[in-house]
Amino acid sequence: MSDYHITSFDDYKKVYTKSISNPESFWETLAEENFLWRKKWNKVVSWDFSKPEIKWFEGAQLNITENCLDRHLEQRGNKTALIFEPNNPDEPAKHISYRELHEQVCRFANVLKSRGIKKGDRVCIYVPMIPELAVSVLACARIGAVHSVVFAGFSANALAMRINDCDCSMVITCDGSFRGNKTIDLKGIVDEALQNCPGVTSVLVAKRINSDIKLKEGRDEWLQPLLDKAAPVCPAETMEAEDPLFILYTSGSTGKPKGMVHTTAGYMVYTAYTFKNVFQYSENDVYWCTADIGWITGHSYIVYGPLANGATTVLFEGVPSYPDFSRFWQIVAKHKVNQFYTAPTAIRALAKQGVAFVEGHDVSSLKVLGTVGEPINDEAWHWYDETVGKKKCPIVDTWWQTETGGIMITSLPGIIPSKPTFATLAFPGIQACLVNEEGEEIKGNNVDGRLCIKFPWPGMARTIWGDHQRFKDTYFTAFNDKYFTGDGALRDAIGNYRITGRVDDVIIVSGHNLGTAPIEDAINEHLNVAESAIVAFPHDIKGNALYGFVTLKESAEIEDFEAIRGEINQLISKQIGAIAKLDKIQFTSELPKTRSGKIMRRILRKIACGETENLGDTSTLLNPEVVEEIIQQRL
Ligand code: 7RM
Repeated sequence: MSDYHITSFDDYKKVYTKSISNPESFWETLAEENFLWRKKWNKVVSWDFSKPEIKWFEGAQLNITENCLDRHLEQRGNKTALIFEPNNPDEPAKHISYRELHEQVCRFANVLKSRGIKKGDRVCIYVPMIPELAVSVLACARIGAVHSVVFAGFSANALAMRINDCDCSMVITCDGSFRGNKTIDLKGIVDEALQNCPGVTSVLVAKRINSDIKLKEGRDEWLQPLLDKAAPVCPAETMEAEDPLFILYTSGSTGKPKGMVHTTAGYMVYTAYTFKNVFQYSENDVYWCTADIGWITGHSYIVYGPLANGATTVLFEGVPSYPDFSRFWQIVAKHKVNQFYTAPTAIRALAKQGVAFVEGHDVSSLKVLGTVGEPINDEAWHWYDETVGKKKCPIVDTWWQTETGGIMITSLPGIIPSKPTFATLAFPGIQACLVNEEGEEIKGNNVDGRLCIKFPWPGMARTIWGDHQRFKDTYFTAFNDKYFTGDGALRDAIGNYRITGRVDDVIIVSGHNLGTAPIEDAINEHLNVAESAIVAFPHDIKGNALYGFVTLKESAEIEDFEAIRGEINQLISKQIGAIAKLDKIQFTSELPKTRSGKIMRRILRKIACGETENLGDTSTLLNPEVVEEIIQQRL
């Protein structure tokens, strides 16, 4: 074996031990043997969490696009780098080879330069899931411009805030986008946003839907003619290891979104290394992550991680429900996908529709299934395992964050056994621990607490753009000398981690920090339940009581809702204890979610507490209409 490719549980144990006992030499060897450097580092890592200041591979020089593209040309020039699967299944897929992708990135980089973009400038990318999105990300990296991708489902206000916060001078966008049976006027949204963004002087517009849009004289240009004229070669800019690679905004429950800053060398090493092992990618595999590149999952595991490994990665423009709920499985069959990575929200949405949409599609190419974004409940886990994986595909439940850059706690297919609802063990280099409210580490097994990381890892964010103090306050102040994740977790008898949810959402029942996940898990066991969210609300006698919001499956034909309420509480009593029974159970058509599919419990908590007027920041809410419904039907 090499440390770069872990192939057995024994390997994992050896590599993990080495990565903890001597992190410097561990990461040094990995970096040296598996990447292309223009100049080697002087120091592998230097860190001070009290400032916080974290530096990896200081003194090294490189360009990440040479690692993702140029170095593959000789061996893999004709290998498919990107498979583009359009929203409309009748439109042919596109296979883009490493050589073609390299040329497209070079042309695009030359266009950026011709419009005055240089190293260190911030460029906002507001493009749907089409090849131009990946190409524009890489073109920025080619010349050292810092990309800030904004998910192309965000509103004009959300876009303007993100453009202004990091002073982007350029926006790359599209005439419009296809999403299911809808088209979205992206350029119109950009125009509206730019009324409040005086710093933007240049807008490049890709053509996708051929809509009749207006270009603003002196500011907007069609992209394609510029690409056609640009030279097909562009030397890669020399980047320092700690030069920023990108900014990506992530929102918490309070305050404005945080522009997480990721730097070049550490992020590259970490995403490439985790990709290889978590998905056990081998040379001829086809890998598909269904996330949008507008989220960290897309940055790390559609673009950088796969391309750094010379992989074939699928880029899907559409949604799981169009033309019907079998779309994912049609795509798996069509491209013979080997590794499939999605979110619990998608799995639950598909499971809600029943098994018929999976049956009849040849998904036998699948080898590994992955999930990310939320705790996956037991029901959804087994549905994924049985209906999609036919019990033959290991499931990797990968826990990580925008802030961590890459996967942190996960099983490894065929190597670290999976356990339903558990992310399982820390990846090499990751010193995970649990701490109590006083900040003391909780040792031993069968314990729960707040999840922290004790030592830096190469992929971690280095700051929040323009607000280093907030970076320190949010992640490094609560617990001395540790990175605080904001999540609660428990460790089972053999050291497996289960993430129980955000600590802000945590529910304390008789002094036990149960987290939202285990209670919801019990509810979701009910045959008719598709998904659920629970929150606490004040209670005269008990102090706090539990309020459950429950969505039922499509197939459920319910006459007696009271009976279901009773059955749900029985399940909770059985799994957790009578103490965790719900006082109120409201059935809703959907749960409020963020645009990346996470349940927004914060909003449900306010509704349960009767604060229906001021729900806080709802700009990242996917389905505002359901909030109205839930308020109307509040119990
Ligand atoms: C990659 C991503 C981060 C938060 C994180 C958790 C939750 C993510 C899992 C999970 C349980 C998982 N980045 N989370 N993965 N919870 N099991 N496998 O999602 O910045 O958007 O969100 O998501 O609460 O802190 S993120």
